[in-house]
Amino acid sequence: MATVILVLASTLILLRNAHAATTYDVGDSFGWQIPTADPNFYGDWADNKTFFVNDVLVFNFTTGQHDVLELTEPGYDACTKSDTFLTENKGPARITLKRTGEHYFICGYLGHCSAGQKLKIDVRDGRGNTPGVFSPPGGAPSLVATVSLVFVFITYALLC
Ligand SMILES: [Cu+2]
Repeated sequence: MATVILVLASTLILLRNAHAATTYDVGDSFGWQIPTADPNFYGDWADNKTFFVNDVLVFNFTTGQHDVLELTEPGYDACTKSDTFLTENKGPARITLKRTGEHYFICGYLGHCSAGQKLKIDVRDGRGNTPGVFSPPGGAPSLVATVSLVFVFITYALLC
């Protein structure tokens, strides 16, 4: 019986951790600056990631050399600052993703955005009821794997 309780407790902990917020360093060790080789550097960086509400983006940059603006899609496409609704001037800047849908970030320094210092991401609700559950890529398959593993453990515990 003690085994069953232990397994159930582990299950709860695992399920809880499955939705824990993730912190991302934008651009990894390269940080937030003008891409040196590939103008689509930040697009490539975001491509293999799935972002959920409450995840945190850390933009690592030197204060006074770059900044981070969150703005609308037209502003992002045109690299104009006119429709900015969030400005972070101090690096590193931590931005918590508070809503689902597309998020657009650029550097507001002259010429930086058009040189590729811009990031577009899609944010999901984190409840697992998005198409990602049945069609990888994303964080969902690991949750499915975790749940499967837990069921195997419970079955084993009940049989012993
Ligand atoms: Cu910049």
